[in-house]
Amino acid sequence: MSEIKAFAEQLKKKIEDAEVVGIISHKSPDGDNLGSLEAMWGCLNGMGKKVIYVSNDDVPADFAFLPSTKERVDISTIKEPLRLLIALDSSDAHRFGSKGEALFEKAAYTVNIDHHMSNDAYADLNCVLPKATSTGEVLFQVFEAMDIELTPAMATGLYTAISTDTGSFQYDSVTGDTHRMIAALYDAGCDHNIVVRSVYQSMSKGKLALHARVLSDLKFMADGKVSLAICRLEDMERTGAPKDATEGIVEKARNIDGVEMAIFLKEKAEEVKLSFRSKSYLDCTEFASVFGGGGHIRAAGASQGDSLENVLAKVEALVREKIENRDR
Ligand SMILES: [Mn+2]
Repeated sequence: MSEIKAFAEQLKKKIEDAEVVGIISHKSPDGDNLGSLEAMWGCLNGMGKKVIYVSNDDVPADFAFLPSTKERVDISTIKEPLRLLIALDSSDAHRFGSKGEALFEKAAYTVNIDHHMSNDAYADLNCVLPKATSTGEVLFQVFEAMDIELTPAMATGLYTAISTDTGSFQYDSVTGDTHRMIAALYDAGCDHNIVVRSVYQSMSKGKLALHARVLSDLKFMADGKVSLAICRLEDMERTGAPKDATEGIVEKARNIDGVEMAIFLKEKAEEVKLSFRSKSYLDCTEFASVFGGGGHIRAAGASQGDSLENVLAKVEALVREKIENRDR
């Protein structure tokens, strides 16, 4: 029996035996996380279960179109340990935040469905496929193995997940199977237009102002092979942009002729967040791991509890060491 089939059978049995099923997002939830949760929400409802959708952070405006996001309950209102709790697109239990992690540890039985290479199989039942583009792609295969029929809403959730985690099907991880799954999502009635409008064509004016400000100060290193974008606390304040408005800046910095890798530094009150994106030969995880982070070859991230100036100096030294010296 295939790994997915065995997992799917166990999961189906656990769900059938449960009256109430919890699902939990991670901190700073993204499209793969919220889209996969939308699909799981629909699956559990279709199986006649009461679902508790645990909220441990705000939903970015781009993803508020997913109907299940309106059903989220604040984590502080959940007093009893959950019998069954399912996590999606979360590489480890710290991703749930401290309250979420405590809730996860107290749950009687936990499930982890994911695609991060660094996932350490932290739940009682785990399905991790590191080659998959997205958790949406993993979940599609799990549903197929469970014999679950996709509703249009579930298909829209999975489309959101796969589309956002592949950079609209641009990443190397995309395969023929990815597109065959997308074809099946169209057949199941996914609303592709609402995803495009909400996720790709709804930039707020505050976000646009922030992107313009940060990109106007873009720096280049290593003969233009590396671009470096920096968002300081005052950039956020001056533009009044929402906290997730930096999303998309690093991709714009990468999408420049001659650039192989873009690095984005976001100054926060007590730390600096780093994002890396590459096009074809630099491995982003190699850079992110220097700062204790991780991710995928073409997209990785990290955070440092240090000043922007110190992190910037480290980044510049790293680029010199790994690229400028190597290319000589
Ligand atoms: Mn993902």
